[in-house]
Amino acid sequence: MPERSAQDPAVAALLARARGLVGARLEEWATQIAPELPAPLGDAVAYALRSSGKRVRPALVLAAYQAAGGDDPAIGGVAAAVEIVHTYSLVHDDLPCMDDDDQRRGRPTTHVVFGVPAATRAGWLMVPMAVEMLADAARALGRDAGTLGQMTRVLLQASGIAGMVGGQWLDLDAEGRTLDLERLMAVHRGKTGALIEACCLLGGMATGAAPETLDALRGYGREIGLAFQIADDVLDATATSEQLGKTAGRDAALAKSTYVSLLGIEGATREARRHSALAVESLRRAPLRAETLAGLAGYIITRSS
Ligand code: GRG
Repeated sequence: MPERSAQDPAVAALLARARGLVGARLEEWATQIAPELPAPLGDAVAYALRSSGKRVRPALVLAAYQAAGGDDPAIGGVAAAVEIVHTYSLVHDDLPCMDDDDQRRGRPTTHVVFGVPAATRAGWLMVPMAVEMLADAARALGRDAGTLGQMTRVLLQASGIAGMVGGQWLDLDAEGRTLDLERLMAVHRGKTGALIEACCLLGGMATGAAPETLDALRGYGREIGLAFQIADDVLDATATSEQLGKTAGRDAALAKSTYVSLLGIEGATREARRHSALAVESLRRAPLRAETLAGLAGYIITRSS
């Protein structure tokens, strides 16, 4: 299948659909929860939920779900659950004790507006919120309690020490040191790849797909998750803060090892393409409607933000 670009209309339509499905759910929660929490916690949660990212993870959930034959809009709840976990991770990633940044998604970061204690607590609150959202969606999609349990496990494992938290931990630990490519790959697969892999798996699980289908989606997610973070490394070195909606050049400022610091821009771009192609190849392992996922694989490595 030929590689697709960031301008692919099918990908643009998918991202718009994901934005719609997820945006409505996040807004509902922001409206409900803010008044129920003490100030400034409620406002901090609502501020984070109302920030507008690209919604790549929801689009992956949606595309994997459709590729496995699903067509119920209730999948939006699964997509929103992953986006909530991702949003919490951005709030915490920007804290002074982590990457210490003051811009995200084109606005001041949550702790800059509401203070570190409120931003920290808001992040913690968002994880159980995501699980509740996932449980409601799995029920609405007609999945049984066993599948709901497995889906919850997939989301939480990807978010925990074997995934996002573990990868971030290694990443913070490595600041100012040079990692070899193998170690850097482990950081990237944990910090970013695990949640992206979970998106693809959850989209398939939401249809009750067969093990070979889940295996193909997992393989796609594993490779495209790594490609996503390599492309992020390249963008951090080549795009502007305006394009990214966050401070560009942060990796170099924090003396982080990245694919760019190890391989240069060209080498890193080549690796992103290679992993994106491997992702698409993995889709051949099962009878999937693979077009949209293939389109997203192209978008993920050619995007400009
Ligand atoms: C307790 C050590 C410890 C960690 C807590 C904070 C955290 C968990 C993990 C951070 C994970 C993280 C922020 C990884 C970077 C992932 C990434 C590439 C984010 C940018 O994603 P985009 O480009 O952003 O999809 P938008 O804004 O478009 O959603």
